[in-house]
Amino acid sequence: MTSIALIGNPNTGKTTLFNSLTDKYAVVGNWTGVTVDKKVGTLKHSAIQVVDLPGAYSLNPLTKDEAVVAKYLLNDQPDLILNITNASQLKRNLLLTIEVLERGLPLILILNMIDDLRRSGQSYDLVLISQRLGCKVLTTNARGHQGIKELRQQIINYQEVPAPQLRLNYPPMLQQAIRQAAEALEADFNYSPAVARWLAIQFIDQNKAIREYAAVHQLTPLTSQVRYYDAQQFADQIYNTRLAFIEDLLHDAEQHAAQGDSSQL
Ligand code: GDP
Ligand code: MG
Ligand code: K
Repeated sequence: MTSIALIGNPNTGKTTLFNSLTDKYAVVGNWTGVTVDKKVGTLKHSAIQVVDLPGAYSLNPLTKDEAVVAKYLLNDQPDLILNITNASQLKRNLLLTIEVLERGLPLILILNMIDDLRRSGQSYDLVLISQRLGCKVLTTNARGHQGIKELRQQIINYQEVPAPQLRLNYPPMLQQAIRQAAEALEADFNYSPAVARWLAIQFIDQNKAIREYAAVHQLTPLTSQVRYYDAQQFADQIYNTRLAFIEDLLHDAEQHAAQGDSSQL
Protein backbone atom coordinates (compact mmCIF):
# COMPACT_ATOMS: atom_id res chain seq x y z
CA MET A 1 0.00 0.00 0.00
CA THR A 2 1.23 3.47 -0.88
CA SER A 3 1.91 5.58 2.15
CA ILE A 4 3.00 9.16 2.69
CA ALA A 5 4.20 10.69 5.95
CA LEU A 6 3.83 14.18 7.37
CA ILE A 7 6.96 15.26 9.22
CA GLY A 8 7.83 18.63 10.71
CA ASN A 9 8.43 20.76 13.77
CA PRO A 10 5.59 21.10 16.29
CA ASN A 11 2.87 23.64 15.38
CA THR A 12 3.70 23.90 11.69
CA GLY A 13 0.22 22.79 10.58
CA LYS A 14 0.74 19.06 10.07
CA THR A 15 -2.56 18.04 11.63
CA THR A 16 -4.48 20.83 9.87
CA LEU A 17 -3.06 19.60 6.57
CA PHE A 18 -3.70 15.96 7.50
CA ASN A 19 -7.34 16.75 8.19
CA SER A 20 -7.89 18.51 4.90
CA LEU A 21 -6.17 15.75 2.90
CA THR A 22 -7.83 12.75 4.52
CA ASP A 23 -11.37 11.46 4.99
CA LYS A 24 -10.76 10.21 8.43
CA TYR A 25 -11.75 12.37 11.34
CA ALA A 26 -8.85 13.40 13.56
CA VAL A 27 -8.68 15.83 16.46
CA VAL A 28 -6.83 19.07 15.69
CA GLY A 29 -5.01 20.57 18.60
CA ASN A 30 -1.66 21.83 19.64
CA TRP A 31 -1.35 20.49 23.14
CA THR A 32 1.99 18.81 23.43
CA GLY A 33 1.65 15.08 23.41
CA VAL A 34 -1.68 15.10 21.61
CA THR A 35 -0.12 13.21 18.70
CA VAL A 36 2.34 10.99 20.56
CA ASP A 37 1.26 8.11 18.38
CA LYS A 38 1.10 8.45 14.66
CA LYS A 39 -2.33 9.03 13.18
CA VAL A 40 -3.26 7.24 9.99
CA GLY A 41 -5.90 8.24 7.43
CA THR A 42 -6.44 7.84 3.71
CA LEU A 43 -6.18 10.51 1.07
CA LYS A 44 -9.64 11.57 -0.05
CA HIS A 45 -10.85 9.67 -3.14
CA SER A 46 -7.84 7.39 -3.15
CA ALA A 47 -6.29 4.44 -1.35
CA ILE A 48 -3.12 6.33 -0.41
CA GLN A 49 -2.35 6.07 3.27
CA VAL A 50 -1.42 9.31 5.04
CA VAL A 51 0.49 9.22 8.34
CA ASP A 52 0.56 12.21 10.72
CA LEU A 53 3.67 11.95 12.87
CA PRO A 54 4.28 13.88 16.10
CA GLY A 55 6.21 17.15 15.84
CA ALA A 56 9.99 17.07 16.18
CA TYR A 57 12.76 19.66 16.06
CA SER A 58 15.41 17.04 15.40
CA LEU A 59 15.67 13.33 14.68
CA ASN A 60 17.85 12.97 17.76
CA PRO A 61 15.06 12.33 20.22
CA LEU A 62 14.84 14.43 23.34
CA THR A 63 11.24 13.44 23.86
CA LYS A 64 8.98 10.46 23.29
CA ASP A 65 7.38 12.36 20.38
CA GLU A 66 10.68 12.86 18.62
CA ALA A 67 11.63 9.21 19.08
CA VAL A 68 8.52 8.25 17.11
CA VAL A 69 9.80 10.14 14.05
CA ALA A 70 13.34 8.74 14.24
CA LYS A 71 12.01 5.21 14.64
CA TYR A 72 9.55 5.70 11.80
CA LEU A 73 12.39 6.70 9.45
CA LEU A 74 14.41 3.71 10.62
CA ASN A 75 11.71 1.11 10.21
CA ASP A 76 9.28 2.36 7.59
CA GLN A 77 9.73 3.16 3.96
CA PRO A 78 7.08 5.75 3.05
CA ASP A 79 6.68 6.37 -0.67
CA LEU A 80 6.75 10.11 -0.06
CA ILE A 81 7.51 12.44 2.83
CA LEU A 82 5.74 15.76 3.19
CA ASN A 83 8.01 17.94 5.29
CA ILE A 84 5.80 20.65 6.72
CA THR A 85 7.48 23.89 7.77
CA ASN A 86 6.38 27.26 9.08
CA ALA A 87 7.48 29.55 6.22
CA SER A 88 8.28 32.32 8.72
CA GLN A 89 10.62 30.10 10.75
CA LEU A 90 12.68 28.43 8.09
CA LYS A 91 16.02 28.91 9.80
CA ARG A 92 14.95 26.62 12.62
CA ASN A 93 12.67 24.36 10.57
CA LEU A 94 15.21 23.49 7.88
CA LEU A 95 17.50 21.82 10.42
CA LEU A 96 15.04 18.94 10.55
CA THR A 97 14.55 19.14 6.77
CA ILE A 98 18.26 18.45 6.22
CA GLU A 99 18.19 15.44 8.55
CA VAL A 100 15.19 14.02 6.74
CA LEU A 101 16.56 14.80 3.26
CA GLU A 102 19.72 12.90 4.17
CA ARG A 103 17.55 9.81 4.67
CA GLY A 104 17.15 9.87 0.87
CA LEU A 105 13.40 9.26 0.51
CA PRO A 106 11.32 11.26 -1.99
CA LEU A 107 10.30 14.44 -0.21
CA ILE A 108 8.26 17.55 -0.88
CA LEU A 109 9.11 20.58 1.23
CA ILE A 110 5.97 22.45 2.21
CA LEU A 111 6.25 26.07 3.24
CA ASN A 112 3.04 26.33 5.22
CA MET A 113 1.54 29.43 6.87
CA ILE A 114 2.40 31.29 3.71
CA ASP A 115 -0.32 33.81 4.67
CA ASP A 116 1.72 34.86 7.71
CA LEU A 117 4.89 35.17 5.64
CA ARG A 118 3.16 37.34 3.02
CA ARG A 119 1.68 39.54 5.71
CA SER A 120 5.16 40.12 7.11
CA GLY A 121 6.32 41.31 3.67
CA GLN A 122 9.04 38.68 3.42
CA SER A 123 9.61 36.60 0.30
CA TYR A 124 11.89 33.85 -0.94
CA ASP A 125 12.95 32.60 -4.33
CA LEU A 126 11.41 29.14 -4.33
CA VAL A 127 13.41 27.91 -7.31
CA LEU A 128 16.64 28.65 -5.50
CA ILE A 129 15.46 26.86 -2.35
CA SER A 130 14.34 23.88 -4.42
CA GLN A 131 17.64 23.70 -6.30
CA ARG A 132 19.89 23.97 -3.26
CA LEU A 133 17.98 21.37 -1.27
CA GLY A 134 17.33 19.14 -4.26
CA CYS A 135 13.62 18.68 -3.63
CA LYS A 136 10.26 19.98 -4.74
CA VAL A 137 8.92 23.01 -2.84
CA LEU A 138 5.24 23.93 -2.46
CA THR A 139 3.52 26.68 -0.50
CA THR A 140 0.31 26.24 1.47
CA ASN A 141 -2.02 28.00 3.82
CA ALA A 142 -3.43 24.89 5.43
CA ARG A 143 -5.86 26.80 7.64
CA GLY A 144 -7.22 28.73 4.65
CA HIS A 145 -7.25 25.64 2.37
CA GLN A 146 -4.87 27.25 -0.11
CA GLY A 147 -2.43 25.17 -2.12
CA ILE A 148 -4.16 21.95 -1.12
CA LYS A 149 -5.29 21.01 -4.64
CA GLU A 150 -1.76 21.38 -6.00
CA LEU A 151 -0.38 19.37 -3.09
CA ARG A 152 -2.96 16.65 -3.64
CA GLN A 153 -1.96 16.44 -7.29
CA GLN A 154 1.70 16.05 -6.34
CA ILE A 155 0.82 13.33 -3.84
CA ILE A 156 -1.09 11.39 -6.47
CA ASN A 157 1.96 11.73 -8.77
CA TYR A 158 4.29 10.64 -5.96
CA GLN A 159 6.16 8.30 -8.32
CA GLU A 160 7.50 11.33 -10.17
CA VAL A 161 9.09 12.82 -7.06
CA PRO A 162 12.82 12.01 -7.19
CA ALA A 163 14.88 10.78 -4.26
CA PRO A 164 16.89 13.71 -2.87
CA GLN A 165 20.68 13.75 -3.21
CA LEU A 166 21.60 16.41 -0.66
CA ARG A 167 25.27 16.22 0.34
CA LEU A 168 26.40 18.89 2.74
CA ASN A 169 30.02 19.88 2.74
CA TYR A 170 31.01 18.61 6.19
CA PRO A 171 34.63 19.26 7.28
CA PRO A 172 37.20 16.76 5.87
CA MET A 173 37.87 14.62 8.98
CA LEU A 174 34.16 14.30 9.66
CA GLN A 175 33.48 13.58 6.00
CA GLN A 176 36.06 10.82 6.12
CA ALA A 177 34.54 9.26 9.23
CA ILE A 178 31.09 9.34 7.59
CA ARG A 179 32.42 7.79 4.39
CA GLN A 180 34.33 4.99 6.14
CA ALA A 181 31.38 4.00 8.29
CA ALA A 182 28.94 4.28 5.38
CA GLU A 183 31.07 2.17 3.03
CA ALA A 184 31.38 -0.58 5.63
CA LEU A 185 27.62 -0.52 6.24
CA GLU A 186 27.01 -0.91 2.51
CA ALA A 187 29.53 -3.70 2.12
CA ASP A 188 28.80 -5.72 5.26
CA PHE A 189 25.13 -5.01 5.92
CA ASN A 190 23.71 -4.29 2.46
CA TYR A 191 22.36 -0.86 3.24
CA SER A 192 21.79 1.41 0.25
CA PRO A 193 24.36 4.22 -0.06
CA ALA A 194 21.85 6.86 1.10
CA VAL A 195 20.69 4.92 4.17
CA ALA A 196 24.26 3.94 5.07
CA ARG A 197 25.38 7.55 4.93
CA TRP A 198 22.34 8.73 6.88
CA LEU A 199 22.93 6.10 9.59
CA ALA A 200 26.59 7.10 9.81
CA ILE A 201 25.80 10.82 10.13
CA GLN A 202 23.08 10.21 12.70
CA PHE A 203 25.25 7.82 14.70
CA ILE A 204 28.17 10.26 14.73
CA ASP A 205 25.71 12.99 15.73
CA GLN A 206 24.94 10.85 18.80
CA ASN A 207 21.33 10.20 17.90
CA LYS A 208 20.07 8.03 20.76
CA ALA A 209 17.49 6.16 18.67
CA ILE A 210 20.12 5.34 16.01
CA ARG A 211 22.64 4.26 18.65
CA GLU A 212 20.09 1.89 20.12
CA TYR A 213 19.30 0.54 16.66
CA ALA A 214 23.02 0.10 15.90
CA ALA A 215 23.51 -1.80 19.15
CA VAL A 216 20.52 -4.07 18.58
CA HIS A 217 21.53 -4.82 14.97
CA GLN A 218 25.21 -5.07 15.89
CA LEU A 219 26.24 -2.52 13.28
CA THR A 220 29.94 -2.86 14.09
CA PRO A 221 31.12 -0.37 11.43
CA LEU A 222 29.38 2.24 13.55
CA THR A 223 29.89 0.92 17.04
CA SER A 224 33.58 0.05 16.61
CA GLN A 225 35.03 2.54 14.11
CA VAL A 226 33.26 5.69 15.01
CA ARG A 227 33.70 5.64 18.75
CA TYR A 228 37.37 6.57 18.43
CA TYR A 229 36.55 10.03 17.16
CA ASP A 230 35.85 13.07 19.26
CA ALA A 231 32.09 12.72 19.26
CA GLN A 232 31.24 16.14 20.66
CA GLN A 233 33.47 17.92 18.19
CA PHE A 234 31.86 16.06 15.31
CA ALA A 235 28.36 16.75 16.60
CA ASP A 236 29.21 20.46 16.79
CA GLN A 237 30.58 20.37 13.26
CA ILE A 238 27.44 18.69 11.97
CA TYR A 239 25.24 21.34 13.56
CA ASN A 240 27.43 24.24 12.42
CA THR A 241 27.68 22.98 8.84
CA ARG A 242 23.90 22.61 8.61
CA LEU A 243 23.24 26.01 10.13
CA ALA A 244 25.73 27.76 7.82
CA PHE A 245 24.16 26.02 4.82
CA ILE A 246 20.68 27.17 5.87
CA GLU A 247 21.79 30.74 6.55
CA ASP A 248 23.42 30.99 3.11
CA LEU A 249 20.38 29.46 1.46
CA LEU A 250 17.91 31.83 3.13
CA HIS A 251 20.10 34.87 2.56
CA ASP A 252 20.41 34.08 -1.15
CA ALA A 253 16.75 33.12 -1.52
CA GLU A 254 15.69 36.43 0.02
CA GLN A 255 18.07 38.47 -2.13
CA HIS A 256 16.97 36.75 -5.33
CA ALA A 257 13.34 37.37 -4.46
CA ALA A 258 14.07 41.05 -3.77
CA GLN A 259 15.82 41.34 -7.15
CA GLY A 260 12.87 39.60 -8.83
CA ASP A 261 15.16 37.00 -10.41
CA SER A 262 12.64 34.18 -10.63
CA SER A 263 9.65 32.57 -9.02
CA GLN A 264 8.81 34.26 -5.76
CA LEU A 265 6.27 33.72 -3.07
P1 GDP B 1 0.90 20.61 14.13
O1 GDP B 1 1.39 20.72 15.54
O2 GDP B 1 2.05 20.68 13.17
O3 GDP B 1 0.02 19.43 13.89
O4 GDP B 1 0.07 21.94 13.82
P2 GDP B 1 -1.51 22.17 13.81
O5 GDP B 1 -2.13 21.63 12.58
O6 GDP B 1 -2.07 21.72 15.11
O7 GDP B 1 -1.56 23.75 13.69
C1 GDP B 1 -1.04 24.61 14.68
C2 GDP B 1 -1.77 25.96 14.61
O8 GDP B 1 -1.45 26.63 13.39
C3 GDP B 1 -3.29 25.83 14.62
O9 GDP B 1 -3.81 26.90 15.38
C4 GDP B 1 -3.66 25.98 13.15
O10 GDP B 1 -4.96 26.51 12.96
C5 GDP B 1 -2.63 26.97 12.66
N1 GDP B 1 -2.32 26.84 11.23
C6 GDP B 1 -2.16 25.71 10.52
N2 GDP B 1 -1.86 25.99 9.24
C7 GDP B 1 -1.86 27.34 9.12
C8 GDP B 1 -1.61 28.24 8.02
O11 GDP B 1 -1.31 27.86 6.88
N3 GDP B 1 -1.67 29.57 8.31
C9 GDP B 1 -1.94 30.03 9.56
N4 GDP B 1 -1.99 31.35 9.72
N5 GDP B 1 -2.19 29.21 10.59
C10 GDP B 1 -2.14 27.88 10.39
MG1 MG C 1 -0.36 17.82 15.17
K1 K D 1 -10.13 7.43 0.90
